[in-house]
Amino acid sequence: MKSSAVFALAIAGVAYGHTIFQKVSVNGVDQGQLKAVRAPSSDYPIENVNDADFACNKNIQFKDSNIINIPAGARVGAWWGHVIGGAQSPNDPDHPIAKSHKGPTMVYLAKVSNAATADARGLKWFKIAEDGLTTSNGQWGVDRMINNNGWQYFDMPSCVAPGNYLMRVELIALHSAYSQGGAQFYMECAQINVTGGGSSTGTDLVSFPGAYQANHSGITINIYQNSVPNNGGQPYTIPGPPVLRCPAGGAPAPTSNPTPAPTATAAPLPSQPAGGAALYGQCGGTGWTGATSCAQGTCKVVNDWYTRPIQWLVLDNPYADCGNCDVCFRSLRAYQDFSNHSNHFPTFYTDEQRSSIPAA
Ligand SMILES: [Cu+2]
Repeated sequence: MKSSAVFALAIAGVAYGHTIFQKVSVNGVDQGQLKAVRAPSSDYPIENVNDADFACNKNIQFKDSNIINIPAGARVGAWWGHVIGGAQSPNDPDHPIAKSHKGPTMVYLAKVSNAATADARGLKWFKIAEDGLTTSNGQWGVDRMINNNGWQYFDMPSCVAPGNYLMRVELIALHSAYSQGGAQFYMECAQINVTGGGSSTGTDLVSFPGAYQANHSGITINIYQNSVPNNGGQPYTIPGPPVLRCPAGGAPAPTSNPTPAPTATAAPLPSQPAGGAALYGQCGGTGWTGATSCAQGTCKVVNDWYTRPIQWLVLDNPYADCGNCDVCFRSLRAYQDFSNHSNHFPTFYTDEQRSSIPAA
């Protein structure tokens, strides 16, 4: 159970299970690593929905002048890897992304005159695909991407007009989204040219930043019920505009009065209600100027666990992960074994499971 590599990770305290979109496939044909994809070398997420580089990410280190041809109606794949190139180490458990990073996947397009040179800021985007939570089995878009070895598949709508676009592929990790600002947004953009198709350059156009609100019910949300990350079996509302709908036959999509996508009824989690921070909300930490008391539960320092590795700890909330901040906890309900800590999302056991495993 304790390899030296795992032990080293545990001592280091935190290794991150982030991800980067870095490769495209078209009708099953792999277009090549980093070809026509604008990518940073960092796999860190953006957590501020108002970040100026929310469209296509920041500190872009990889960018070529290729443009990938994608026929309208094609089956397209977007490949995610833990770091540039894929796995960070042999049998990397966080490749293509840490399994804790449950959430939706999405794809947007923005019409540009030249995809190789277009500035990612200031564009108008429309959504062409999304994959959220299947309530019947608790599977998220991210789970399906992991099950496809990092490939997120979608169809290029048949009615998209030919021409150049930036294709924005996005994934939201919701494991820490129970307090506002905790959702992790991962995105990169590919340079594409749509061939064939219809005459639609999109409906329900949005800007990035601007399209998402931090308190949206799909962005500030506690997806855990009884320690299971299935949103309690309730529908999950994917943020952003509705997906472009093409009429049968590939004709242009209607541009007036589009039918809005059905919206779920989950209410946003208030981050700072009167009388203290909300359950799982922030209640302290470096630089924190908000509430320091809790409306429910008690205020405790999350980072405590990282200072005492390789031992059993009783945790109040197994999903809290906010670095140095303090969080309102409700109850004692899980155990963490740092000797088996392979990413920043620890392994949890019930009392019964724990009793069958020798303590480190
Ligand atoms: Cu991560």
